[in-house]
Amino acid sequence: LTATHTASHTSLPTVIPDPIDRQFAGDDGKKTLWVIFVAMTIASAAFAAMSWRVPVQRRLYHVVTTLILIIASISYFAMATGHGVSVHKTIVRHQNDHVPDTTTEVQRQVFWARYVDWALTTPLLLLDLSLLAGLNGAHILMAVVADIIMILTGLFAAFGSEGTPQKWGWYTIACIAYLVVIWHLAVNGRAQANARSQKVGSFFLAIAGYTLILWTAYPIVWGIADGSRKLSVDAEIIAYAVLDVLAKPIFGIWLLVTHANMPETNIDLGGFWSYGFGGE
Ligand code: RET
Repeated sequence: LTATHTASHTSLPTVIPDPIDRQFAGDDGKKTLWVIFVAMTIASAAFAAMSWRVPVQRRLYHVVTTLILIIASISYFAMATGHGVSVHKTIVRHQNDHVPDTTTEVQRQVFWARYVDWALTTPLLLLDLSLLAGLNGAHILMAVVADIIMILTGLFAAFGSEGTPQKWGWYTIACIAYLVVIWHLAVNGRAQANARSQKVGSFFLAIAGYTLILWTAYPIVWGIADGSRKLSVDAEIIAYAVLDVLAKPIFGIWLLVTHANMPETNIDLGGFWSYGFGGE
């Protein structure tokens, strides 16, 4: 089967009923996945090493952030070795002027390992920001639940069929959940951070603002790449790679270095974190 293009408006319907449009990763995409796997692995080791240099009482941000990088490294290993990916098939119908409708079968790789990564790492990133702001457990839980709903409905969107409300319906639900996450950070998080101290307040504003801009780029890339399929799979891999490096290791370095230099960012979780439930 060699035909990969649909009949244009002027040509006769093709004799092959379902031309197939294959959208798969090429060499650039595969290489990028390996490069980011190595980068995330090195970053995991570096963050673990950084955490040993501080007493366990002050290590919570380090533990959470190191875990984020370990999960990223594992998910990139899965994607680079060809795991964590499946081929999503959908039929696109073309209306022609003078000849019967034709269809194309679009086959596109969907890296579902990303959603497993995001379902685990975005709650941990939110936990970092929530601990910094000093949010209470109730607000942390609500933000994390909204975040998990956002990622899981995004996964459904990625496997939604063309020509049904599935794809963009799930996408809309995910975006609404994302607005709930933003609400918790921008309103509750900011108020709490300002209440802790002026220094924490302005650091939170900077790092949460950075997070907000980066995170908002994900649904935009998704819409162009996974949603509208206007971006090749390679370009999609590269776009997410850049965002992942900024949202995980760069975010982490910024948080941990500031934490080291700003005692006001310390977290007091009482006995649970450092001493055991029985008391001191
Ligand atoms: C999806 C598609 C559906 C709509 C929305 C999305 C948001 C994704 C986000 C991902 C953030 C990922 C991060 C990864 C860490 O490195 C699922 C793309 C709103 C916000 C920060």
